Amino acid sequence: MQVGIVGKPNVGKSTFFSALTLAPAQIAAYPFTTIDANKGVGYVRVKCPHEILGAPCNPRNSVCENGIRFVPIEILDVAGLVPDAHKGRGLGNKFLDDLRQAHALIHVVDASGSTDFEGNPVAEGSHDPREDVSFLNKEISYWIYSILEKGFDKVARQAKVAGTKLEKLIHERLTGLMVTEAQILTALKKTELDPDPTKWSNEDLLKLGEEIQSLSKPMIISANKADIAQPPLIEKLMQSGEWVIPTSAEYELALRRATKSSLIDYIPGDDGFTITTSEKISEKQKSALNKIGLWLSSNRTTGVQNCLEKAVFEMLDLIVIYPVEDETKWTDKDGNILPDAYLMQRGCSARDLAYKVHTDFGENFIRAVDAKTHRTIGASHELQDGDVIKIVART
Ligand SMILES: Nc1nc2c(ncn2[C@@H]2O[C@H](COP(=O)(O)OP(=O)(O)OP(=O)(O)O)[C@@H](O)[C@H]2O)c(=O)[nH]1
Ligand SMILES: [Mg+2]
Repeated sequence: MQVGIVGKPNVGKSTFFSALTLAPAQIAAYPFTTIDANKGVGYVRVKCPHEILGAPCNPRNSVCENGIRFVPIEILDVAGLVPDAHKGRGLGNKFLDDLRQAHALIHVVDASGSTDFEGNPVAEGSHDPREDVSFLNKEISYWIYSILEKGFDKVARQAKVAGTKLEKLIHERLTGLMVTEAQILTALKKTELDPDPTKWSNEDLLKLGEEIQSLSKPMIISANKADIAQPPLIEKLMQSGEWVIPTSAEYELALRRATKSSLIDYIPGDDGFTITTSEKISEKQKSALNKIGLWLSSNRTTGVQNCLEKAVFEMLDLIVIYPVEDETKWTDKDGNILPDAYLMQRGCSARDLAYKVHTDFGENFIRAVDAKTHRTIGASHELQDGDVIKIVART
């Protein structure tokens, strides 16, 4: 699973990315600082089931702190996108190909309205951030359209003459784009285009591109720079759509760095922090942290972690599953308790988990055991959030 960070230049995408991953990324107050994509690992929080077992866990692919399991998810930060990128403006939309693997997108918007469409600094509040939301949607739809459009005549004829299912043919065209055949079928139904695809116009294909985009690359809006934005601008953004969260990537990054340097105790997503040391901390750091603390007291959280979690748990509807080898001790073969936590699609089956652990397990699946209830479950049994599962496979 991968979440991509998108937006026009100079809005704070790399700051947001660094805050989530603490991976190095160049950050600067001018457009096109990022050219090559940055890849890193972020984490989403869930309650760790080790408390049910009554023994501390030994996470391998994740982290557990105070009963909270941090489950990994890949994060991608790409170059800024400007209007008409699909016609080659700015850096063009070649780098959009970096987003092929993304299952969801976080669209970082400068909610303070202090950058124009190209990411150049302008007077604060002089740019309406709502316009950024519509142009970015359009650019991504055009990108999908441009992939669909190449050789579509042939696809349309094949569907008409050979009777091959259109969703299957389109799915083949969009290979690697993390689009499912079911999503394409839904998009086809929603657009209500002529049943004969040889009659479709370019506008029809674009309409289909838009539907496929909203289904396969759902987008959450980070109303960023909320620390300097005028509240009415944030309000307007919030009213423009359901998935908008005010964020301060800059503050979140400062808090995570201060935590890493052991200056403060802070759990990502928390509504506050405590200063742990008074010796190492400089006056400058102290006053910066005080400023952030004050801001948090009226805004609750920086919003960065919430954005990722809303994308993962609400928009993508993922659940967390813990595979184990020993169903009574909840351990792997080396005795590690609850070593791995995987994000999986809600509705997934025991066999899906087996495939995720190892292709051989999927292919040679015999049965599975629900380690919480000790019941044997079959290949098609639907897993539930927080399940601890042992897979039994032929060896
Ligand atoms: N006040 C404030 N400034 C921010 C915030 N997030 C980022 N910035 C600043 O915005 C500027 C751009 O940040 P970047 O993270 O480089 O932006 P980007 O979107 O990755 O830019 P490109 O790679 O050029 O597209 C930097 O000066 C950041 O310090 C925020 O939440 N609040
Ligand atoms: Mg950047």
